[in-house]
Amino acid sequence: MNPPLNQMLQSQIQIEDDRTGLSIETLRRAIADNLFYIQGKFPAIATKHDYYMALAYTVRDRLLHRWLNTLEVYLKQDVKLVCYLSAEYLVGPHLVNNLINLGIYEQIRQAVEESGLNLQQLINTEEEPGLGNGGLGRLASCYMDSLASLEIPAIGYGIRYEFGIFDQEIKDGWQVEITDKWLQDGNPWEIARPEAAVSVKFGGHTESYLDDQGNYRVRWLPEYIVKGIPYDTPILGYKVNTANSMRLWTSEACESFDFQRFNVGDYYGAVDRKVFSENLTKVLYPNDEPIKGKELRLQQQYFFVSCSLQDMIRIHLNEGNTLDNFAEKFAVQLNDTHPSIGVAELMRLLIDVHYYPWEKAWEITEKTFGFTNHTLLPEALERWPLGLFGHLLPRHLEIIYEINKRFLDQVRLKYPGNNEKLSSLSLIDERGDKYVRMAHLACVGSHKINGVAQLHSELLKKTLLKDFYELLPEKFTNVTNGVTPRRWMVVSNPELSQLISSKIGENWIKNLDELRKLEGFIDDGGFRQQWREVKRKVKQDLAQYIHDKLGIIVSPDSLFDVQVKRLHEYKRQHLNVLHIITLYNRIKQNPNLDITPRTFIFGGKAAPGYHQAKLIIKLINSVGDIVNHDPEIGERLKVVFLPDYNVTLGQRVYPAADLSEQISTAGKEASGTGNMKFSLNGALTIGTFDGANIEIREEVGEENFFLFGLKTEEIDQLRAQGYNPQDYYNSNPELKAAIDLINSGFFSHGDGGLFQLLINSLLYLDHYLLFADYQSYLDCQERVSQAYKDQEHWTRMSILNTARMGKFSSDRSIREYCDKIWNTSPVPIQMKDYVQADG
Ligand code: GL9
Repeated sequence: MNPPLNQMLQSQIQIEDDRTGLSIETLRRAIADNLFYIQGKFPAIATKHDYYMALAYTVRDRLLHRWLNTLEVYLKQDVKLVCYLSAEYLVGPHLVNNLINLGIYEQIRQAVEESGLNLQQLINTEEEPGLGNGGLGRLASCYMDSLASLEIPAIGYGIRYEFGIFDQEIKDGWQVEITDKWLQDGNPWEIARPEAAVSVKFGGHTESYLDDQGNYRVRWLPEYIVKGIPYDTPILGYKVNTANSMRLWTSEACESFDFQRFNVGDYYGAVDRKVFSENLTKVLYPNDEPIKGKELRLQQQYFFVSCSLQDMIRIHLNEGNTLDNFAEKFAVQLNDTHPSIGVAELMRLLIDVHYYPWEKAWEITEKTFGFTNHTLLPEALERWPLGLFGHLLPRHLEIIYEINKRFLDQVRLKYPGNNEKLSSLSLIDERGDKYVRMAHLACVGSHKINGVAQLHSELLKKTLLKDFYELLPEKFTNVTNGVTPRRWMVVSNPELSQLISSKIGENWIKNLDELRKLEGFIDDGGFRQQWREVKRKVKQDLAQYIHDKLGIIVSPDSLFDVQVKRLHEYKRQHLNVLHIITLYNRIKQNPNLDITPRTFIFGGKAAPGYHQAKLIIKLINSVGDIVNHDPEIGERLKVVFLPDYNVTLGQRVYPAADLSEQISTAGKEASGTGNMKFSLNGALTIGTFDGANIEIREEVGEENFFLFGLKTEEIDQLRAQGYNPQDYYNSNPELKAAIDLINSGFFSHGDGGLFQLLINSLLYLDHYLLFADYQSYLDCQERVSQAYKDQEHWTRMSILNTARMGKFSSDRSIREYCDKIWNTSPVPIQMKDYVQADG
């Protein structure tokens, strides 16, 4: 290895080249340099993590030109910016994604190897930022990837949680939560921008005054102020020069304010305030838990939204604009209701800070915002108790009252004398304790409202937002979710990607519809053989991982039947378990039964306070313990619960699946996105008529999709008749046997009470209609088992699933957002060499 210091002295040019050069030798030297100068280590004492950091900085150096070029073009050309406001992002590991998007994977692999290291090992040491709970946060990151790849100017605004989603361990079958310390070892991908800090006010009161011209004005005298510091992470497009930013805000104490509030000498008081301020962005809230009393959550939401809107206004004014054309230059998307306070905040900034008249401010606000709803589940509807809200954001409450007054005047005109309409549409829920309805604020303050799959958007119009739809039908639209083929195919399944590219070239990576060309190879037995070999190889890799992690031996020749997603009763992981127990019972009754061997693989986190979901995890592990160790079962059934399911683990799992479980109660899963990742990687789906499953089935063809279960209308009918789960239990011997076996304590060392809560909720309520769908699910699973026996036919179906997934690229989703909602178009980035040109 060259002595780095000598090298530095050699020539100026050499140093520049070390930061941008792509020859293997330059890359190797750059890694050695970064290990020395950034990590402060020499090889003998360097850890794997040190090498990871040295490599990460080497890659970061090579993307900075794109990033700065992009920023400069956006500023100089005063482009329209898409601002995605999301309380959650699940970015996944950066390193390998950046290597792929920069197109330098192979060079780096060689340079790393010449340094005596293994790239895969370094990639595996990266701790992913878990700044989201699940699908909604991951979708935001897929969209950031597509925005950059399509060269759309965009910023993803969010919160830099110090502790993201908890790490999950499984102890004695139970979920145990461990704090996630993703920032502990440093984050090489972000750059702090303290010079762009902003202040955010909280609490206090408002007062009115007359300005010099005699205009009525309001000012907000807060109780305290918190500083927001932005941290920027580059988001590279795939093989384009565009690198957008994800700008995440961290809260800090506002020093000047401390000195004002706390007398000299009250040192501890001042430190207290510092701790208090820094608490704001400490931890991500888990979803699936009632949130309405949690003031800190509202603080977080307001904090990041206010920071972001202030940031946009600063950028806009710096470019010499007035705010008159703000909506022509910023399209702000509300990712669910979490950032919906933005509607009131933009109004406040326009009226109180920039002195716009109400009508003009409202016109700008409504044109600026778009609102995406991501769920129909009533428990996810954000409503803030009026008292709490007014205490924290007194000025916003006044503004919301005024928005509401004007809005309800409009409603009155359309429905004279209809008080029911007024009460159901009002931004304030006054039926009992009073609440601010955030979804209503988002609806009136946005020019477009969309659901995330066709069925979901239809149900929105028929149920949750029915009255809004009747009043403002032109606002409603649909954008079906999508996933990025870069991360979910090229990064996670290089083997299949290479096979595909060897047949149809590489254009599919940017234009996923081109996967259709694979249909031309469907009759090629050699190709089908290669397809199977790839699947077999990635299954073998996952089997090895399972063995290493859990000590369970599974056969890559068995059918890998996979359900990975958050644990929730509506997602019905326990229906899957009832199938497993039924198969178990059949084998016990008939030990020679010839069944298709299956490996059932589960993964997912339960919200820490969601007991029923945690009990389902315990049930899966308990059933696994018995089934996996029963010699009579042998290799026919294996049950695996993979701990700590996250993006990184998803990248291992999706490619290895044969069967994708998408078995939510119809009408409950707004879209799903895992369903798309599985199909893209050639898994077949067993699924209900729900969310994007419907559109996936439409695309891949009904003969290549295993559909079962009741449809939404059938469920409505059944409920109207009076659904009684006991009827199913009493009349279906296999269902009864499965339930009774759990109840007997067979899976819980004789403790018949352990799963009582779960079983009783099925027997007496069964909100999610597991019993009603049980037989249909079992029959469908039998069709799956039969189909799997014909490997040639299965392979054809698998290829067709991949070939027909073009629609589910997030590139398609983003194009639709651009056309239907944002009114924005690509801005290609020309490269300019800063080091050469500017010195
Ligand atoms: C969700 C829906 O439940 C999913 O069906 C949908 O695919 C995603 C993205 O649109 O949004 N809404 C929601 O609150 N979550 C979703 O996954 N939950 C989490 O992110 C945990």
